Amino acid sequence: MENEDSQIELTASERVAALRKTLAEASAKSGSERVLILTHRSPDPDAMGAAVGMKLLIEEGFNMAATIATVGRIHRAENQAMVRELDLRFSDSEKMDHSKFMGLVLVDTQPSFGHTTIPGDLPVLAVIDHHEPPAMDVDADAPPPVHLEDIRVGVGATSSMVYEYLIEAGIRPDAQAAGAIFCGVRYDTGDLAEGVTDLDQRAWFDCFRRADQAALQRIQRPSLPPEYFSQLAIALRSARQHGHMVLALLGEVVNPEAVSEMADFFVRLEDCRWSLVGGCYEGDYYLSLRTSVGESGAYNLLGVILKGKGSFGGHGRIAGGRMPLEDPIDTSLRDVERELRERVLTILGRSGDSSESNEPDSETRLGRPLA
Ligand SMILES: [Mn+2]
Repeated sequence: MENEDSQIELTASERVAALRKTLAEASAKSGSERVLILTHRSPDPDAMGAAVGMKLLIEEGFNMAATIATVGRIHRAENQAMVRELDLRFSDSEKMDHSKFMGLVLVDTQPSFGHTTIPGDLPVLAVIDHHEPPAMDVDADAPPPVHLEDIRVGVGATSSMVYEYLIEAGIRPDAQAAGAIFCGVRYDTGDLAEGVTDLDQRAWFDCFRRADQAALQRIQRPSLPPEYFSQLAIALRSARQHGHMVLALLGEVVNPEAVSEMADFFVRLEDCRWSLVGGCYEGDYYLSLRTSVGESGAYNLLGVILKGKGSFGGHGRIAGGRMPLEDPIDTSLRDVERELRERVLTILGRSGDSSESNEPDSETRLGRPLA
């Protein structure tokens, strides 16, 4: 614990010095000049912004080489547009030779998170993140040791933290890095609406100024594939309003990010304080929870809902989780969704945040359909 406390008190320039030293030592030890930057599966804008900024820092600031690798496809149209418009290049972590790297720098995630795959034999040199560290699970394998940890739960976006490293190292983000960092801060803080520090504000304003604003507009409102609209129709039919919560359990989904996309959509319903959306993709059940502006505690609430099953993460108003389905056939999926619905309604009833009673009859259990 003492170590963690002293980490928090480091100044920005001490953090840059510590990272520089850690990478230099790893380079001397391994004989490699190349760092592998990794983030969580199917990276979101903050993960991509932090990774792009970190690559610039390592290359321009530390005179080393860096490669960004990802796992899993990027499905969401806005995130695909970000990759296209900013011309971002990522390697596929599952198809690359890891042996030429001195080690890993993890951004916007932590080694023990379920949606993060650490290549077996690479040392984890640094972890830069703003998510709640997970509660220690005694049954789980111990996560690999980390040389340098910078975890600041109060910061709105990991991209803002990486921005601070860049500025402190004397590097001004170019249009590409500024655009990526801006998208990260925009996405994770809702354009500075919540969970914001001075640092997030500096990163947002400075990177907005340095980015290509026309590209940012195309990223925010990309054209959408037909599947988006068919998924939306299904979500509208399955969504139910229970007091201040919108609950939509979608069965099989076209892609795992449809779940978070629909959670973002439903939380905009008047008087909605929470939206919870679930869906099954390739044998896993995905859940996304959103709270309205002014609410928080998404991470804690999703933890209670999942009750120790699967893995989850989040911060402020955003949380997501994934649990493997034992037998991903229709009946089992229906059972999972029925059980989830019952549990969520029980939790809502207990917390007194719903108009439902503790034991809703079958009529109220269905909730009010949205469409
Ligand atoms: Mn983030």
